[in-house]
Amino acid sequence: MITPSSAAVNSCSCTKQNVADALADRNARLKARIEKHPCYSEDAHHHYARMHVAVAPACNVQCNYCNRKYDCANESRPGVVSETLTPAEAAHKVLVIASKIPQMTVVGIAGPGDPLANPKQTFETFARIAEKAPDIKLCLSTNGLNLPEYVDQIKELNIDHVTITINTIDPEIGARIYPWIRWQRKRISGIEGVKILLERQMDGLQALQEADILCKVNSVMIPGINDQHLPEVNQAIRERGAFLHNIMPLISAPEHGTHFGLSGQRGPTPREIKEVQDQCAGNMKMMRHCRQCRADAVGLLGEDRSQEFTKDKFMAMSAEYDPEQRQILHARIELRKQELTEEKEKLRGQNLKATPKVLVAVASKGGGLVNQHFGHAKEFLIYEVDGNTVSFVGHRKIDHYCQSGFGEEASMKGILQTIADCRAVLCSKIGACPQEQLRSAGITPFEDYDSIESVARKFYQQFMETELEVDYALQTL
Ligand code: CLF
Ligand code: SF4
Repeated sequence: MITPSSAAVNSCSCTKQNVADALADRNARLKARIEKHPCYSEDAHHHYARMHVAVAPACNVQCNYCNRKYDCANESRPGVVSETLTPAEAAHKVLVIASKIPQMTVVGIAGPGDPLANPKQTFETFARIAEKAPDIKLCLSTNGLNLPEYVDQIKELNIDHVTITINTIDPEIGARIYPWIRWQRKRISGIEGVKILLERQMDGLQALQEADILCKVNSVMIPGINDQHLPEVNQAIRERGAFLHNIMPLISAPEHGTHFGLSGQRGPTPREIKEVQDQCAGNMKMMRHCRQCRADAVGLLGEDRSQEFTKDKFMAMSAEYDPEQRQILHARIELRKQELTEEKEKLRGQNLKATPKVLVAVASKGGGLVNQHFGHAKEFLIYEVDGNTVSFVGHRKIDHYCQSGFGEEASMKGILQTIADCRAVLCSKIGACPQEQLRSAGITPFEDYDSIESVARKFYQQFMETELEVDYALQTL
């Protein structure tokens, strides 16, 4: 018999179940939208590649950290590009790369100017790619000034990922970052222009949320200008539905010819960046694996292959885009990702006691593995490890140690400075000489070839068994 009270209980548990189902369904759909995007998913960035097509030369804003005239093949920062392309050339390049690098799943337009200050080229390029290669995700990165009027077009073209660079929500701070904007055919300087820009950025963000388009916000951290203010930016974007926040360091050197470079404005240290990221991390998902790509970058994040595909080279290559082959490879990658997740779950520590946290530097060519020789690494992935977790905290660029078959002493000096706060380097191989130098600097060289999670844990176990014992012995002397 159903009594009124049991009916109430049943309807209550039914409602709870419905809510749980709806949440699970929403999470599954969200997962499907990001699982092959190397920027939106930290896991994906070990396995999937992105490429940018540089079809957007003009810009409608001047940022004090940008100089689009500067070009160098070794230079990696937004706004920098070797050659701009027409939409037809860009679409051909995408098809060529989709066959040569089948793990490439995302095409972004990120410059060298602002994609929405070049709407004709940008949208024509996306339309051509969507027609020929519908399995590739489309991604757009903008300063936000023109965003509100293009949200409908973005939605129509199924561009599911949009990044807005928002460095501040305070016009006074903005006036120190943006000297002018170009708006309705006029140049508007100072605070008046900044107010328009900031308002348009927030309106654009809100409109993206209403259109159910995933939005990431990039913020350039500029010490002494917006560093203390970034948690406020974080709160404002969270309230307007941003999916991910990417706080990245100002890149600034006199030779770049930017206002900040020439005026001696410094960028933040890795520690300063981590502190602000950690401060904001309780509130929303933070991106920590950004490589501040060039506007013509190609490959896995951290591995730029743009020089293999310069215009003269890719125009001579045929587009052998094969969706079935790509699908087979992606299914294999998904299987591998699943294995790594299961392994991670198995390895997860059961240590209820707090254990010391240490940083380790990892040499990896991708795949979520420790699989690179120390001397070949051009960057280290930095992980924080304790008895329970292995968490990715960032990456640090270095000059690789092994040059023309020999160890480069100047590089070693820089490497030791860059990873001075790390307790170990995890790599697949390392020579006797750099081993010695690392040890003298208090950094353990740790050779292995396995998943990052598993090698980090093996190192940590050894660290707890040996190094802490040594520390203890020293303390009791
Ligand atoms: Fe390119 Fe940007 Fe799309 Fe990624 S990059 S347009 S979201 S496909 Fe990625 Fe490069 Fe960082 Fe950008 S690592 S700079 S966040
Ligand atoms: Fe450079 Fe982008 Fe700023 Fe334009 S919006 S000046 S391209 S960094």
